[in-house]
Amino acid sequence: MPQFKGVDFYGLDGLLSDEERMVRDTVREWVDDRVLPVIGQHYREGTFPSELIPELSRLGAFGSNLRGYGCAGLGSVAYGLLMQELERGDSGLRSFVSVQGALAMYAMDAFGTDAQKERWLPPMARGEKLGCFGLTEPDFGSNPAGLATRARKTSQGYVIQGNKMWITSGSLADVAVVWAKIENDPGVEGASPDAIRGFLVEKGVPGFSAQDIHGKLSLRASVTSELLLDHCEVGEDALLPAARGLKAPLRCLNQARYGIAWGAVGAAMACYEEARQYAASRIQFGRPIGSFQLVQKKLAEMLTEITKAQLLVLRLAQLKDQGQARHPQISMAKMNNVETALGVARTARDILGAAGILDECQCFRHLCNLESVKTYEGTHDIHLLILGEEITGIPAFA
Ligand code: TGC
Ligand code: FAD
Repeated sequence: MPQFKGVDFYGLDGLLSDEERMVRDTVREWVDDRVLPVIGQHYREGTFPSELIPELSRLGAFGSNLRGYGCAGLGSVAYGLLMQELERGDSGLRSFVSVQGALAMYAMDAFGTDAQKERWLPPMARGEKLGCFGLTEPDFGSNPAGLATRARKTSQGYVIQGNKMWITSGSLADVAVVWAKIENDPGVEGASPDAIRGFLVEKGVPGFSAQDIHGKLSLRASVTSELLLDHCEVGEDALLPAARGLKAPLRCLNQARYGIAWGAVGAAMACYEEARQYAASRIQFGRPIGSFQLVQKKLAEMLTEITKAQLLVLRLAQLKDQGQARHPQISMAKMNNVETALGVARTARDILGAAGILDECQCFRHLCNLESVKTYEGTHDIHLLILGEEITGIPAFA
């Protein structure tokens, strides 16, 4: 397969540092060589490519924008480019890396004790230990403030009771970051979002188990599980002490949503490039279909939307590095870029005609994946409402 050259209509490459280009090109080559040849088969069989975990670790992909503990300490642009290239391979692969780094490792780094960080972050950076992030529940998806999982303080630690649903890497993980409300914390009403705290629950702890969710038509090369916490006893040292209230998991989501905004650009690039090449080679009515005005319009609109999405994340990266990226800005990028990628994937599928429905082409796989990406980490409409609140000052959720 020829090396992917990128989609860069506005010469954004010229704005990158040598290090940023190097990170992008290294991951790009790896995705071409190691992911694209196998991902179709994994998708078909519904398996996660676990064999790639050590290679991802050698690429420095886990917690790559964190500092210390063996993490690569990348800036926001380099980190974003890494996510872009991974998702050019498959959204499931980017999800796996996002959950490990931006959700599980970030939660430990931001809210954990020194002992928790020392214990988990170095092996997680090496990919030897895997993490997951349990916020969503069967009855609380868009509205995590209402979550029903409860932790009861005991003399030795906590007893956790509840279920988490749709958890990426749930059954693969050695440690789950579980969000629960402490029901007997003096001074905090047990059902209030202020009672939400984060716990590190290890695989093998009695009362804790994970069951995979089957029948997915999207993100098939990713493990998605339900976590069951049935009288699950953990020690005092399981609590992430600095995570208090709903704001704590939402801060983790900001990190993951940021990576998704970049990742979606990668999926869109893959679909655009596939459609562009197909339009040049597919002959109908004696001419390449790319010579017809309607097909050219489609390609022109795809390229325009990708370019707008690239500009959005590049500026967002600058704001993030300056510590000025606000969460509604991250919402706009996640929402816009995933919608852009979905539109590009759908149009690519159309340009490929019947061939576009085959799993040997990339666009339908990306299209199916992006339906999940549109929903997780806050649905498209929830991000619209976050922006609506930002604009009007009036929350639509209450
Ligand atoms: P609300 O009253 O708006 O907020 C509570 C407090 O938190 C503050 N806040 C944030 N802080 C940091 N970052 C954010 N993104 C924040 N959003 C809000 C807010 O200012 C407030 O602070 P304070 O000081 O006033 O107390 O809370 P709400 O209950 O009305 O809900 C708001 C809403 C709907 C935006 C939020 O709950 C939400 O984002 N819902 C979507 C849920 C979601 O995204 N779940 C994702 C689960 S993880 C996942 O999907 C992983 S997928 C795998 C992968 O990543 O690849
Ligand atoms: P609901 O909240 O029930 O929403 C259903 C519909 O109602 C949506 O269209 C939504 O936009 C709309 N809606 C809801 N509230 C409003 C409102 N106020 N106004 C207007 N419309 C509204 N979660 C984790 O915690 N960890 C993970 O690792 C994780 N991985 C995931 C992996 C996959 C493949 C998927 C599909 C999901 C994953 N999730 C994970 C869960 C994900 O975050 C939720 O699916 C998402 O937050 C939406 O929740 P829900 O599915 O319960 O939908």
